[in-house]
Amino acid sequence: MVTSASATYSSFGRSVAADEFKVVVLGSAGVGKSAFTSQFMKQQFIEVYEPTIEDSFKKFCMMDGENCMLDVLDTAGKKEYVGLRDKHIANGEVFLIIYDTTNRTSFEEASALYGQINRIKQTRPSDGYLGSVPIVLIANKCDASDSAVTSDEGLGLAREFQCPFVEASARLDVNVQDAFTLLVREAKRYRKYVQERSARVAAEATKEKERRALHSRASNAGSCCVM
Ligand SMILES: Nc1nc2c(ncn2[C@@H]2O[C@H](COP(=O)(O)OP(=O)(O)OP(=O)(O)O)[C@@H](O)[C@H]2O)c(=O)[nH]1
Ligand SMILES: [Mg+2]
Repeated sequence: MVTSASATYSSFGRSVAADEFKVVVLGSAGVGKSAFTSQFMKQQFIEVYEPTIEDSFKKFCMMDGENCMLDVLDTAGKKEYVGLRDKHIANGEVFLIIYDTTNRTSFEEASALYGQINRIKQTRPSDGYLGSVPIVLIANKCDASDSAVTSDEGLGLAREFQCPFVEASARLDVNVQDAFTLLVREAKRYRKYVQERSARVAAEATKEKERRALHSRASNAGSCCVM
């Protein structure tokens, strides 16, 4: 299942200069962050589990008909290596939160990661969906038969996060590419929101400056002495 809470993004079939997106892959230990990243980057599945400390990759790709450069940081999930997580989140722009469908604890820990992102990015709930940090929630290992989290639970969590939800398998290469496509759409939606908000703030500041100038001219004229 791949669902998107975002409005449809249209590229109008144009191809423009490459745009870079800093992606951070988050999730508990062993959920498949490295396997998912490797499947996207190199079309290779990692069978043997080796805990990551941190790894980064770059990939030039075409998403929705537009060029982009994805700078992907595969982070650590193991408790002893997560010390740099705050820094990684602060430096990141868009986030994949991955849980393992066979591991209920990893699903529960996804909420803590969401909270951590919002704390560091200082998101205001009043900004609503348009102002929410770009995130895609991934339920990985959907090929496994011993699922411990239902699709509805995953979907419910994505609604809470106001983000797209993807059921995926890094092993079988199911919905891996789609997850990154949704992530770039979310990133573009958020960039547009930030641009529009900055333009609004600048316009209000200009208006306020003009109002003050007018007020000061009026009071100067009032204190003028005509001989
Ligand atoms: N069945 C199944 N196994 C998977 C899938 N993705 C990853 N795995 C396996 O899960 C184990 C852990 O995968 P990793 O990608 O190393 O997990 P990780 O999240 O990077 O772990 P840390 O680096 O310690 O945080 C490996 O043995 C993978 O082969 C999947 O989609 N299906
Ligand atoms: Mg890893």
